[in-house]
Amino acid sequence: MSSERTFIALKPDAVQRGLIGPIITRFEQKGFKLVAMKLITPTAELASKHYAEHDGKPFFAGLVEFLTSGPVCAMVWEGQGVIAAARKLIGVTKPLESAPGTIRGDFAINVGRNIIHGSDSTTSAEAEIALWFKPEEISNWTPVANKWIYE
Ligand code: ABT
Ligand code: MG
Repeated sequence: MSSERTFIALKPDAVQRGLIGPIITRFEQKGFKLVAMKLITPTAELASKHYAEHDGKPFFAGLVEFLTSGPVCAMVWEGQGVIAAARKLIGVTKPLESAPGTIRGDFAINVGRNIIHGSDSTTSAEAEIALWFKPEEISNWTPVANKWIYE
């Protein structure tokens, strides 16, 4: 299985609630590798591009307003199967339906305050990484623990 990359964003509610550390810990403990990270308050243009698939839906304006309301912790994580695995760590869209043990299941209640975003496919991961990061903002490095994580 080859390594892949996914785009993860801790939304303004996660940043405001002091949840950056606990959430990043879950990805680190799983064995995934952090290759890019920055705090950024997105413009309406960036937020609209990010959620373009929802343009025209009743919740779109509120979603853009929410995402632009404060800093977002934008990250790229790398590892085998990381795109699907991150979605499992995150839990389903509605936090009340997310299983305990998932990030949304443990830390959130409302769908419009579900604290974290993760790319949902290879195509969206590539597009989202390119939208949020310049190539030079991504660090290529080899964790010394790799041989204890991958056989
Ligand atoms: P993201 O990872 O943020 O994209 O969430 P997820 O892929 O799990 O769910 P989708 B459907 O992409 O939701 C995007 C954001 O829109 C919010 N939302 C969604 C609503 O507020 N009402 C709705 O009825 C739906 C379907 C939830 C997501 N983010 N926030 N905040
Ligand atoms: Mg989505």
